[in-house]
Amino acid sequence: MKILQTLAAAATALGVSGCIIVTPPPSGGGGDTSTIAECAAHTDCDAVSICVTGQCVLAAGREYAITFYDATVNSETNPDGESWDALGDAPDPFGAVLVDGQQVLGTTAAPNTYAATWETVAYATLQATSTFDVYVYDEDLADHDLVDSGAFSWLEIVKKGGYSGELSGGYASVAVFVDPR
Ligand SMILES: [Ca+2]
Ligand SMILES: [Ca+2]
Repeated sequence: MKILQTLAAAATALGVSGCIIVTPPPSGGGGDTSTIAECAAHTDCDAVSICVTGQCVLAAGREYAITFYDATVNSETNPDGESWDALGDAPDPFGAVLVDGQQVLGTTAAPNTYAATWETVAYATLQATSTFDVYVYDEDLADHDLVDSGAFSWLEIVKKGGYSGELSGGYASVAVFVDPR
C-alpha cells in the first residue's frame, strides 16, 4: 500500500481531492468469448471472422456480393500455340465464378478484345467449406475455349477485399471482389 499512500500524497500535493481510482488487474483469463470485438477492417478480426459495421462476425454462412470486375487475356495464343480465333482474331472473353461447383456469376462476352471490364455483380451464400473457382473463357460459336481458371479461398479474397492477379495458368489476369452484403 506504500504506492497508494505515495499517490495519495501526490494528489494532496496537487490539490486533488476525492478518491483515487485504482484499475483492477485483468481477471485471470476466463476465456470470455462473448465479448464483441470492435474492428475497422477485416484484418482486425480473427482468422474466421470479418468486420461488419464495426464488429467482428463469423465470415461463414453469410451472403456476399461477388463482383467480376475485369479480365485481361495475357497471351495472343492458346496453350496449343494457336490464335484464340480463326485468322488471328482476338478472343471474346467472358468470366464466370463457381461456388461449390455451381455457377453463381457469369459476365457477358466482350467482343474481340484482350481486355474486358464488366463490373458484373452476383450474390451467393458462402459456407466455411465452400469452394470458389474463377474462370475466363473465349466465347466461340460452339465450344468455348477455356482461357484460364483459378481455385481460391473465398475467405482470403474477402479478407483482402478482392483478388487482382493472374489465374493459375498465367493466360488471364482478373480482378474479383467479394464483400459481405
Ligand atoms: Ca476461340
Ligand atoms: Ca474473336
